[in-house]
Amino acid sequence: MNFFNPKAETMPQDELVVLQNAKLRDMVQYTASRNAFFNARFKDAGVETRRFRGIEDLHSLPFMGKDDFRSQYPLGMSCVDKSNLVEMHMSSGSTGTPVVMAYTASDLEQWAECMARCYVMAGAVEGDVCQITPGFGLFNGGFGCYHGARKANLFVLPCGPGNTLRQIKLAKDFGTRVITGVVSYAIRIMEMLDETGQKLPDLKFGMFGAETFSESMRERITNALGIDVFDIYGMTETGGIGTLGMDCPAHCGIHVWEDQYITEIVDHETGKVLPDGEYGEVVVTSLTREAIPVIRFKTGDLSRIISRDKCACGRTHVRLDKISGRLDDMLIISGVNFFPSQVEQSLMKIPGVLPNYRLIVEDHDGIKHLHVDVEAEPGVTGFTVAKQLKEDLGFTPDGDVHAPGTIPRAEGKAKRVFHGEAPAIIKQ
Ligand code: DLL
Repeated sequence: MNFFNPKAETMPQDELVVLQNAKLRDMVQYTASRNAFFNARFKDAGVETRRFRGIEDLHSLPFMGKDDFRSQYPLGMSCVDKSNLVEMHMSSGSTGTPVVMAYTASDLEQWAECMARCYVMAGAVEGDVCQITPGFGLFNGGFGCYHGARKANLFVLPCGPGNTLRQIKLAKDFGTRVITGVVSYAIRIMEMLDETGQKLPDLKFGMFGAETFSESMRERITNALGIDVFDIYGMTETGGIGTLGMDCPAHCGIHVWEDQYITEIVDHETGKVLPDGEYGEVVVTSLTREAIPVIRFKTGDLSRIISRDKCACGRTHVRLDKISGRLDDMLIISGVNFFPSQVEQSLMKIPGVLPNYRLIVEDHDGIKHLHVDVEAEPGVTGFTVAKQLKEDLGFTPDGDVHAPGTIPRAEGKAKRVFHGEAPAIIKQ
């Protein structure tokens, strides 16, 4: 069994709960006493922080969301003096004002610890060559992979995204064993290997995330690259990639680092906490972050708790199902509610269909229509695609099957859904 921090990762659930209780109490006091925003929030919700008992009172704490990060831009939620900050990352999303996460030295340690656990859980050992393909910059992906890889004593190739042919050459020349990236970059590498007839014999594991990751997409990547593929989760607001964990080699859910975060699943509308097994919005409370902690942060991601039992891998931390989508990405077409990941899951079942697709939501006189563009090998017809989508989604969208390499790609996270206009298909 591979553990970076065996004590923390295999801590019995009852001990984890005791630890969470103590840390949660401290965190509530800490944020209320250090920052006016948190203090006002607790007061408005009628929370008497001095009397706060711990997990049993968690439900009494108010939720926070992305809008709070935006309204407090840049450092309104920071609980430390600016002179204690050492790094920041930022995500801009589609709505303008960015979400900022700032780090103290101890926050960077915490991030590195979470990421190092992920590397070792995947099977990385000291000295392994680790190729990092998410961007190094404001996006948290590149630096998070870097901090964790250093902590796990890996040999880092800090490539960032793009220039895929060069990445393949580096992977071959240096013997890359572990690669990290956004899901669509894994697809890009697969395509390029296929086009150029190359293989990466040393590559053993891939840690991918940041985007929808259907099970069939994971299988495709696993088979094409001949590696074990892991689903890594995290976000700017919780401290970045890997902070919320990853699945283990048993691939039966994402282990959320429970000594660092409390995860709840709530009904998006009512805020009511849902029982294990039911799908709802993922809500996260950080227990150890110093500069900008989150308390009951509504992530906008949809998932469910699969199990709290000890996993076959020996880890005791709660297991979260893969993220089925973002609540704000949910589409309602012909009266059917669904997430883009369900379309992906359906498309990937069709032999010959390639992993590059996009959904265009068109408005026809106030009625929403879905148009699906997908790349496929010769021989796949629109009819086959329509039949599969009808079977899985319950309605038939319009659609076109395109030649490989003709749907424009984004650098970084893929944009799968367009409302109205979408970039033109590339002519061959
Ligand atoms: O995407 C962090 C990250 C980078 C994770 C690289 C994994 C790999 P943000 O840009 O703040 O941070 O976006 C966070 O991305 O709320 C989810 O909607 C989505 N997301 C992250 N990981 C996954 C995943 C990074 N494994 C938002 N599966 C989150 C599905 C994911 N969606």
